Amino acid sequence: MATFCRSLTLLGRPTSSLVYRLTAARQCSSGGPYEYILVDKKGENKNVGFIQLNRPKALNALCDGLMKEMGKALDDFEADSQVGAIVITGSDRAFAAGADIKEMQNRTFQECYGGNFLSHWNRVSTVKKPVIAAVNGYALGGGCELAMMCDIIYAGEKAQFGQPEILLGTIPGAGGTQRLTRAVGKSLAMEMVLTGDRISAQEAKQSAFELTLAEGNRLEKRLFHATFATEDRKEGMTAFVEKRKANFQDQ
Ligand code: CO8
Repeated sequence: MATFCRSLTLLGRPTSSLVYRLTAARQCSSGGPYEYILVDKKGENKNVGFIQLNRPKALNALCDGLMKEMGKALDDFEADSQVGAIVITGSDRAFAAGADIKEMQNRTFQECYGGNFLSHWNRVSTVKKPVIAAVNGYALGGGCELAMMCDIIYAGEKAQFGQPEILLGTIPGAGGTQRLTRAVGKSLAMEMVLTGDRISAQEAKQSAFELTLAEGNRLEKRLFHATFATEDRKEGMTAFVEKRKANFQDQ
């Protein structure tokens, strides 16, 4: 299971060489039978599983198809005895700008709750091999949550972490409220979740917390689903898609 203390240690260490390494890795990535990700094995002994999110036009927004493909790639790497560790990365501009808002826009509370919407996202945190997030650019909402599900986060100089769901009338739903608290401390985590403000890798602070996540995550998922029963959640996502400011009515 992913631990945040380890993630934290590295979250505060952006490296300029990382940007070079990411660029180099991207250049030699090969495609494979995937639409939304590039999957490869790297290193002299091909023992590093490499997954690159590949929806550049949508800033690597995490649509359902992408997350299903990632689950399949992780299953394959976990079963592959040649692979010792896995790297998940995006582009210089975006690790991932969150769950796909256009996919969520018209969902109802009943669909989310009854269908256990996005429950398969947790796969990253259950992989038995070490998973490293190599982050540059936007890591927002579900993108920030995806990075925090990994065991270690390497952040480039352009990395920006944030949980901007509040600006869409919803809340984090994939562990953000729980893992961010452990990663940067309660005060900064609450500020980020309540304002939607982003922080750079340098601003991320290390925390001493390491508590059981299961209960908090279960509660968070239900509260996330519950926001789909509100008018403001619908308005927030519709406003994003229509490229206008949301007109929230507190209902
Ligand atoms: N979903 C869908 N499309 C997106 C997303 C997204 N999250 N982010 C960006 N895009 C698309 C834009 O719509 C745009 O597409 P188009 O050109 O077709 O209009 C394209 O990517 C480029 O985006 P912008 O033009 O907006 O680029 P900017 O450089 O102006 O802005 C930002 C970049 C600041 C990243 C801006 O795109 C933004 O604010 N994006 C939304 C960020 C956000 O709110 N993320 C949170 C989403 S909600 C979430 O993640 C909940 C997770 C819950 C998981 C639950 C599991 C159970």
